Amino acid sequence: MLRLADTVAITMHIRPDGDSIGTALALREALIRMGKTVYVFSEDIDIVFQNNFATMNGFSKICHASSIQLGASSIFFTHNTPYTEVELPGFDLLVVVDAGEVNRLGDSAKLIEASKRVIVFDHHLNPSMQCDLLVNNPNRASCGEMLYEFFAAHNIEITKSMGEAIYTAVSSDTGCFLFPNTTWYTHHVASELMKLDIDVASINYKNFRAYDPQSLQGFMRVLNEIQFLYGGKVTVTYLSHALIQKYQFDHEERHRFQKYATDAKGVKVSIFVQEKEKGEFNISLRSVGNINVAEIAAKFGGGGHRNASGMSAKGNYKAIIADLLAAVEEVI
Ligand SMILES: [Mn+2]
Repeated sequence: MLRLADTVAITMHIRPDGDSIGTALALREALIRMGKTVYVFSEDIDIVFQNNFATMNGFSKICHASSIQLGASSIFFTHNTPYTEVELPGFDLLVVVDAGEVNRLGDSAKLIEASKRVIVFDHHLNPSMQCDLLVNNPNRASCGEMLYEFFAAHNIEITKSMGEAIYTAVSSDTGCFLFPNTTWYTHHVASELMKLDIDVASINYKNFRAYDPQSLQGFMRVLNEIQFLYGGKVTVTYLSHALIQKYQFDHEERHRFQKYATDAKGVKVSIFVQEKEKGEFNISLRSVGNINVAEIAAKFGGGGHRNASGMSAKGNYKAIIADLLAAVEEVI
């Protein structure tokens, strides 16, 4: 299906992470090297344009999903810049990476109608999206691993820049090889990619360690408010819209709060709530060991992995947290 397509769109889940962006950009480069015209789309482009990913090849060509206008010719925008004009529906093929549900695509879902065929390339459990071809391996910790495996099986050369993107994907979804989803295969892929002489120390520093010293005051504010419940087995961390605005926390910094809340000894489940706007929240759940937070997120219309999942919620904060804690209480 890939070989037959001349024009390919690639997209990923909302609030994209290193796995989705790295996988999309490595695939983009491979397809361009095969002579295809390729566009990568993302909702939440601001997250994409944070510095962590700025060095990846093709990064500046990622288009706003909001610039897709069906039934007309569309001008796709990269980060604030008009990029190119395309007649829609205009793609032979859409490849959705790192997402298996239509509601995880945001505005990118319009690409389904704009494309003749759809491939879903995902490592989440039980993707439900309608497609012409499903490539799914929930035993792989990242889509980056799946893409490496695909390239290796088809003798597709991995350039240094593709290697950097795949390595970013692999290290992102394993929390820098610390999460329990890390397998021998994860290390195998990382080891093979390191033969391309990529600067893994710099990639991991940017993704997992670097922070803006001006954010420290804000870190202290948020960390101070981590609540330990159920004898320290559950944490709830709340990040208000006002705090996000005041300290301009980026995506990675926000995730670091959850890391602290999860890494405290004795914690089994951590709940991290970000207020998007009044009455609208993004909630991410992390668990330790066998506790399955994907099942909990699914009860509230979300999804994800056993130890890392997420959901959106609207309404009264206290009521939402009470419902969520009731579900968490059953499994701890
Ligand atoms: Mn992933």
